[in-house]
This record gives sequence, structure tokens and C-alpha cells, in this order.
Amino acid sequence: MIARLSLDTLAQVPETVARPGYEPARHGAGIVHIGVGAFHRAHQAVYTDAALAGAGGDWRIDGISLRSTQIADALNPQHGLYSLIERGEEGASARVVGSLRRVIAAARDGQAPLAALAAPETRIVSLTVTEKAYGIDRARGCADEAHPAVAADLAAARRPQGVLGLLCEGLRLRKEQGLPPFTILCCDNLPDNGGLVRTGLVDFAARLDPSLADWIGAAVAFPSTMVDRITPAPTEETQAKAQRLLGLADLAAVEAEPFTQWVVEDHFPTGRPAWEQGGAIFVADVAPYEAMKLRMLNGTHSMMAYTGFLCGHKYVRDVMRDGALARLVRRHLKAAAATLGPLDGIDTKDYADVLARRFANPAIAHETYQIAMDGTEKLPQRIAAPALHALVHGQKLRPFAFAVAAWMRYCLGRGEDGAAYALRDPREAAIAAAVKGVEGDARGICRALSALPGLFPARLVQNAYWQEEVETVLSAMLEKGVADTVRREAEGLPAGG
Ligand code: CS2
Repeated sequence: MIARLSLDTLAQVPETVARPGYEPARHGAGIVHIGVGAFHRAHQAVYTDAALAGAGGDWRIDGISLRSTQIADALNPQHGLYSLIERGEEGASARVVGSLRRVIAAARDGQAPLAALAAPETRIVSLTVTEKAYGIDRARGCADEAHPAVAADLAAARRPQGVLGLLCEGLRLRKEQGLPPFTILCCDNLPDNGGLVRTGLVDFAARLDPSLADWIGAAVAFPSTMVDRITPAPTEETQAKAQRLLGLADLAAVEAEPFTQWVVEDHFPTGRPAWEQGGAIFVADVAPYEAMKLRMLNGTHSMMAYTGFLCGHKYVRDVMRDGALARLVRRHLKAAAATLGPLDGIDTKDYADVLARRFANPAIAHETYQIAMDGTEKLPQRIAAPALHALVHGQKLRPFAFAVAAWMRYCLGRGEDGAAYALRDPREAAIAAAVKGVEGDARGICRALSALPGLFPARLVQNAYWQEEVETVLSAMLEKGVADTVRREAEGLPAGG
């Protein structure tokens, strides 16, 4: 049987694979990270690895897996070690990352998550749990009491299972013990992610204990951040590739594109690792970077996901090989860029070129179906916000209307061959109820889905021109098919943008 990657076998890793530039076991932990999925392992953990190598410190990461036990079972026998495979056009390279110390599986490890959050050495709690896991009502700016985890944690605050519940109880324990709070670093693709989590958490705490809420509001730092690295869900092929490169089995390997970016608001009163060693950029205001990434990268990604999936393209790279869709990608990037304010040292045209190349990376198998997931959580910041900006400023609306129509077509849950697929959206039931009985009627679908609370700003959906644009595209998709609509839409657009 092939040996597993671990501290005991690390020395066997071939020279061609980079190893941690420090001795992992000599460093204590300073970070608890909630949500130890592929993205965290391809991004923040890698920056922390570089910080430990370049500047040292007790900044290793204790991960908390909220639902899965599988990640803990993969990583703990490996002493937290795993490999990151970077895949670009020129080939693949691998490195072993040593910044993760252990993973706690909240589903079976009892009080261990709270013990980690309340530990004196914990100075930062970072999160990548996906947009839907927070249970924050963004339209109302409060904790969403209808969210299952929020409801459960409000009812049993000392045994929390969800994000807000864990953060709140962890902070309550620290306050009780006279410990300083930890800094909370949300690394999900949400606008003003620090401010948003602050709003949700303070409101959640206020429902349990107003004095705790006051303390959180006054003493806890919530820096905002923009994170970026395209990281497909790992597959068996990822593990097989890692085994070939390492000569050891690695059940926690991840693969990602070579590009990586991290822009962080530099507000860490409890200290932080020297993440600049890995190339992180520290700024006073993250908002313009965040808007650029959410609208240009993620907005275009969502448009590609819905149209691409419905045209039968499994991966993002296949969308870029479809001439008509590639033109629409360029059109969307341009329209999204037009909604942004100027950003020092950044030319959005260059950024768009880099994005188009990243999307086309032939070595990255990023599923359109993966990106299509959780549309109701993604559309507001990716499509609706820039669309509203475009409306207010008299800019092009059509690219955004096109993306929304594709999402609406996707919401019907059936491909053009009639085969059903799961929407994988937290509001799946509300979507199904909304479109029931109007499946063939573009206007009916458009009205019903536009009325879902909190999804589209009123000013946008009440605009007759916007509505007409969405309905026109959707009705073409229903009558002529998505591929044909894409082809007609792209006619006359330049190939290279
Ligand atoms: C993607 C993102 O799945 C999605 O919705 O748009 O995960 C995207 O790959 C990352 O934000 C890239 O940094």
C-alpha cells in the first residue's frame, strides 16, 4: 500500500515538489478557520504558509468543518499537510502546504469548536462557508431568523451549530474569561463582507444578550477582504495527480489556477500573519477591489454558468471555446467594467484580458454546474448591483438583462432535452412555486422571479425597459433555444472584445 503524506513521510517528497519553508510542528496556532474546503486550502492557507516561512510566528490554522467529517478524516492523519497543484497552460507544479494544524469536525467533535474559538491563542477567526451559510438577511440588514441554523442557535445558544451561533458563543466565552476578542475575517464573495458579518452578528447577539452585542460592536474588528483564485472542486483525478507528483497518497489535495490575489483591509488589532509574504495586498478600503472582482469575474462567471450549462458546456473552458459565448463574455466584462469607479494602478481592460485568459485555462476543469449553484445568493452583488448602476447612469443594460434571463431559464430545472436537474439553491422551493403554471410564458416567469424578496432592487424591476429586455431574451430562449439565442445575441459583436 502506498504511504500517506504526513510529517513522518514529508522527507520522501521529491525535490520537484516544494515543501514548507519552516518546521510546521514548531509553530503554534493563532487562527481558527471555519469552512476548510478546497478554496481555503488553495488560498488563505497558502498565504499563511508563505507568512510562516518568511516571518515565522504562531499562526498555524485550526480548521473547523461545519458539516463534513470527511475533510477532518483526510487531513488529520496527514498532520494537516496537503498538496496544492497549480495548473496552468505550461503544465503543473505542486507544493506541500504546512499551515493547517488540525481539523475539527463540528458534527462529531462536541465542544471542540467552542474550545478552539475560546482558546487564548486564537487571535483571528476566518471564514469561507459560502454566501448562504451566514444566515444574514442582506436586504433588511439583520440575522435571518428563518434561516435554519440561525433559528436553531437562537433557541440553543450554548450548543451552536451555525456560523453566527458559533462566533457569538465563542466571543461570549472569551468575554466571560476576560480574554480579548478575536478578529473576524470573512473571506466569502460578499460585498462589504466584514461589515455584513458585523451587522448580522451584532443583531444575532442582541437577541440573546444586549450587553454582549454592545461588546462585539465596540471591541471586535471585522476587516473586509477580496479573495480570488479559481479552484474547481477536487476530484479523484486530483488525488491521482497528487500521488503521481508526490509519490505519496494525499486525500486532501487541491488544484487551482496559478493566479491568486488577496486584498485585505489592514485592521487587525489582535495581530496578523505577514500575509504580504505570499503577495497579499493591504489597503485602507477594499470596496473598489471587491466591486471589480464581484462584477467582472464573478458576474461574468455566473452568466457563463447559466448560458454554458444550458448549451451543454460542462466546463468554463468549453464556454470560452464557443465563439458566440466567448463574445458575450467579452461584452459582459466590458459592461461590468463600465459600472466601476477608477482604481489606482488598475486598468480594467487589462483586468478583463487576464480574466478571459484565466477562464480559458485548458488545465482547469471548473464545472459550469458548480458555479450555477446558489444563484439567489450570488445574483444581487454580481448582476443586479451593476445593472442598477447601469440603469441609473444610462449605461448598457442588455448584458445584465441577458444574464438574468439565462438564470431564469435555468430556474425551470429542465434542460432543452427535457432532462431535469437540481437547482441547488437555498430558495429552490420558492423558485419552483413561483414558476409553477407559467413555465412556457416568459412574461409570467420574469414577473414571478423578479418578485422574489430581496433579489432585485425595486428600481430595477419596476423599470419597463429592463423588464422588456429580460423578457425578450427569455422568450427567445424558450422559443428558439438557448444556443440559438446566444448565437443571435453575439452576431455583430467583435471576436476579441
Ligand atoms: C465562482 C467563484 O463558484 C462561483 O460562483 O464564481 O467561486 C470563483 O471561482 C472565485 O470567486 C474565484 O476567485
